[in-house]
Order: sequence, then structure tokens, then C-alpha cells
Amino acid sequence: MAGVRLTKKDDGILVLSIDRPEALNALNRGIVDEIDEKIDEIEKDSGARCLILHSDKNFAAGADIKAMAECDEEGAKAFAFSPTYNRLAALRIPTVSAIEGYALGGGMELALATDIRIAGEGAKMGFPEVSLGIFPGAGGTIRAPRLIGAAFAKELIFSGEAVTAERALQMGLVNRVVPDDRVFAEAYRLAGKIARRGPVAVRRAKEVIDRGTAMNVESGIELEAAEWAKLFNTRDQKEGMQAFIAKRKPEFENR
Ligand code: CO8
Repeated sequence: MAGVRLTKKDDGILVLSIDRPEALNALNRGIVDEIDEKIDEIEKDSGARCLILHSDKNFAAGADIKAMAECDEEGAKAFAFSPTYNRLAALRIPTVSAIEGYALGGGMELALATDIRIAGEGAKMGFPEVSLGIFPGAGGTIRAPRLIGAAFAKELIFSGEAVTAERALQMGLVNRVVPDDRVFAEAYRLAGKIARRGPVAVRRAKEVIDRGTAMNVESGIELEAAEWAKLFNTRDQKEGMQAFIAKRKPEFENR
């Protein structure tokens, strides 16, 4: 049966997977509500250090067109995925999308709500919505231009054309491209690296980057300086620096 799985791995790494292969993991209300429930669990998990989004074969081929086809304006509003995607984007821990196969429309927007994207060589990404008489409605017109610039975002959104992983890399839509059978392994390797760093420092860095990009440079630098100094109140700062001086590995306590 279609559904969403949340799996706990070593080192506080969590993996969120959509399991609806018969529709190339297209997202309907039920799937998005399940993602929302899993986000509740992730928020409560004090041992969580990094979240990977990964589904077998296809990341997600968009919102479910069959479920949306007969919607009127009110129905379309009820279909909205943005509240859930915004919660995903606001998670305090880093998030990584591991993209195999298709990441289209609402599927691409799901990946855009994460911090980092790793794609397989055969991945196809884009916003086909204009072929359906709509435009991306779950953050695509807002997050894509901020990530890759308005010109590339407009090219993708106006043409509806899916791009290869290599082209997505050139645009900055993904961070790196690896062989298809290495996508999860590479995401897991990166998540492991993140998970072993000072967790308070990583969380606060995410917060400063996300808040800071919405500010002017001066205010952002002020925020950075204040948050940076606060880290010297943490046990992990003492441990990290003492471990360096003693030439040993730090043992962070997340406080
Ligand atoms: N919705 C529903 N079903 C889908 C979707 C989808 N998005 N994508 C694939 N499927 C289904 C197909 O209908 C088919 O089902 P069936 O076997 O019952 O006919 C099955 O998955 C396999 O698909 P195909 O046979 O089409 O597989 P192909 O390999 O031939 O083609 C494609 C793969 C190119 C990915 C093709 O399936 C396709 O074009 N899919 C639609 C892609 C698309 O347009 N996505 C954007 C959807 S609109 C959207 O995401 C809006 C975002 C805004 C959300 C805001 C919420 C408020």
C-alpha cells in the first residue's frame, strides 16, 4: 500500500521515503499528510542529526494530476502542499534530498524545501506545470529563483522542460551528481559527516543562513556575530577546541 516511511539509521540519521511506485511516487493529499505526521516525529526526536529524503527509482513525479484535475479554486487551496513543505524547510536539522529518476513539479518543490540536493546521473528534474495549464504552486516560483536566480528559474518554469542532472548541476539546482546506484550512499556519507560535527553549531549555522538570506548584508552580519558569540556558552565549543588542541576526536554532547 502507498505510504511514507521514516527509518532511523546510525548516528542520528533519519530517512524519509515515499512508497507509491505505481504512480512514480506522485504526491496526493494522503501522502503529504503522512509526510506532515513524520515531521512531527522528527521535530520531537532529540537524537536526530540529519534527514535524508530518498525514494526508490523516482524521487516524485509531481502532485497527483488525477486527484487535482477536477478541483475548483477552493479545492485547489485545500490541495496545497506548502504548509508541509514549509515545515520541512524549517526543520532545525540539515536535510538532504537524494534524487533518483523523476523529480518534477511538486516533487521538485519537495526537494527545494530541503537544504542540499544530490542527484543521480539519470535524474530528470523540472517544472512541467505549464503543460497542464497551471504553474508551480508549492514554493517553485519562490524557492527556485532564490536558489538558481530568476533567469534559470524562468527558463525551467516557462518552458516546462525537464533537465538532466548535469544541466541541473550547472544551474545550481543540485549540489552534486553521482552515478545512479550511488545516490543514497553519497547522501548517507554526507549526512554522516554532518551528524558527526558539533550539532548545536550545525543547527545554529542553518538558522543563521536561512534567516540571514532574508536580511540585508549588514543585519545578517549582526545576526551572525551575535549567534557566533553565543556558541562560546556551549559545552560543545569547549569540547571541540579542547579536542583539537589535544589531537583527539571531539565527543559532542549536543549542548
Ligand atoms: N500524477 C498522477 N499520476 C502520475 C503522475 C502524476 N504527477 N506521474 C505519473 N503518474 C502515473 C501515470 O499516470 C501512470 O499511471 P498508469 O499506469 O495508471 O497509467 C504511472 O504513473 C506511470 O507513468 P507513465 O506511464 O506516464 O510513465 P512514463 O515513464 O511513460 O512517463 C513521466 C514518466 C514523464 C514522469 C510521466 O509520467 C509524466 O509526465 N508525469 C506527470 C509529470 C507532471 O506533470 N508533474 C507535475 C504535476 S503538477 C504539480 O506537481 C503541481 C505542483 C503544485 C503542487 C501544489 C499543491 C497545491
